[in-house]
Amino acid sequence: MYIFASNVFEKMKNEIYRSILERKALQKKSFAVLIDPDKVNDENINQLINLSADAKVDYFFVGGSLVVSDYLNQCISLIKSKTNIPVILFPGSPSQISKNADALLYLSLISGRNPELLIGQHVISAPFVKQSGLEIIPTGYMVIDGGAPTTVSYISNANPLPLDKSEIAVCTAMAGEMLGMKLIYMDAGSGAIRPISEKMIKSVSSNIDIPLIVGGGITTPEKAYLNCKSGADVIVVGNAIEKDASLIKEISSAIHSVNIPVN
Ligand code: 1GP
Repeated sequence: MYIFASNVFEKMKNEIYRSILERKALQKKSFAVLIDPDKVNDENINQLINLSADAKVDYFFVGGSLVVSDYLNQCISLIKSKTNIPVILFPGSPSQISKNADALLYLSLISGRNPELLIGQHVISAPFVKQSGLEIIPTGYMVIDGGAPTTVSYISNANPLPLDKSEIAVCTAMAGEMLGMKLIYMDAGSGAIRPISEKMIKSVSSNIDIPLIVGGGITTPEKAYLNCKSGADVIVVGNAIEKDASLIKEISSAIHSVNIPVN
């Protein structure tokens, strides 16, 4: 039996989600750099943090489908000690919770039919998540077929949504929004061969009011730009940056250039 002190509820915050909503209202596109704690160390994370701060990255997402190292807490503390960029957990499992972060994407895999990832793991971890005091952002997570089996599709044991079935994506996102999700995250999976099409992004974004996050297989500033033009509010890039950190600046400029109204 878990009993919560009232200050646990008081600690629940809304700042990060409010910032995402405000940016959307102002038609400002956001860039989230994804950091997988398994793929960074004290040396390269400093470079990523510095480049991200210089490039005015909007958010850090931290997490991975499979985090096998114990670097999560340390990695977040390091980010927090060096920059004010908000850190949002993007957990592949309930074990990837750190009180050092600012918020948690509370993911329900609404594109799949695996009850464990729709609600099962949430039930088991609910007391722990609530006690963390983190800002919790309920997120409808949709995995789209990226042309290759990715870690997320294997681990989730759920079929990804077919990449050419925009109508299914639209209905899934609409259902997520009506169920009360605060964000929709469409993900082709880390290192996807085919990132999500602009057609699908356009269809989904024009049918929901909540912010839309898009990630998976985005490797160029051009693709990030086109995704934003199609209606994505937040672009997430991980893999490409791990290979070439100089892309942070280029992709950030491309995404933020969408903010400038063309006369
Ligand atoms: C994966 O959306 C993220 O869950 C980012 O994908 O690593 O391919 O950029 P990439």
